[in-house]
Amino acid sequence: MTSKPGIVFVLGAPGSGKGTQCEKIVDKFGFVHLSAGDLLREERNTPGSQYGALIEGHITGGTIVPVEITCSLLEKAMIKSGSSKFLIDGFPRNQNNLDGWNSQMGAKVNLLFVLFFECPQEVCTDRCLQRGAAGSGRSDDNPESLAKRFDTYINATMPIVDHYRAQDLVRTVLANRSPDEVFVDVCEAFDGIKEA
Ligand code: UP5
Ligand code: MG
Repeated sequence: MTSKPGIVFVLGAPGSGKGTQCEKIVDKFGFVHLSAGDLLREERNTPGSQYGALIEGHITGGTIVPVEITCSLLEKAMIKSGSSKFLIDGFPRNQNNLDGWNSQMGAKVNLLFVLFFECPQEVCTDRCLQRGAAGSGRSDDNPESLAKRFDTYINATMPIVDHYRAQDLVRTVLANRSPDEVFVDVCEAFDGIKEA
């Protein structure tokens, strides 16, 4: 019998640095990085996808795609990679995500912990606006979408962080510092996880 893959959920506000830090974790600890947002954008861009318009509506509106779509993209990517350890970045973001994941994937994986990036809203917003101004091409790096993304983050995602906090599964890192400084604390959060 093979053991279940270990996963780390990576949560934090839009622009808190989830993707940036995940790349560093991949290099040091050999996890495979799966960004739910990236997978959704890829699906949206796939010609003929039946979900393209629906996904784009949620992304620009800062709301959350139904879990069946996101969860199946994540599971497909996990199977395709064949790895035994995954960073799941930007998911689960609401109760629907959490319930759907638990019923489809809960028994198939081993949740190691939740890495949570804490960062003030103004800092996160500035980062995303700068990224947009530098030509990110992301349809949600604009003030209107960012306000909605934050609204969803506070009202729908923070309760999920609190849910895991109550189970003592959350490791919090202050993200309002340089990427390298943040990564020092990220490494501490991965204490006990073997380096790649
Ligand atoms: N940057 C990063 N770290 C920095 C630092 N320490 N100091 C200074 N600058 C720093 O970073 C953002 C920007 O800041 C970059 O320019 C970076 O260089 C700089 P990044 O690492 O990309 O931050 P991240 O937290 O990943 O920000 P992102 O914008 O990706 O966060 P979101 O959570 O908003 O985006 P995501 O792609 O996860 O989701 C987008 C949308 O998809 C959601 O709003 C939702 O509509 C949909 N979605 C779902 O519906 N379901 C899901 O499960 C997931 C997404
Ligand atoms: Mg990201």
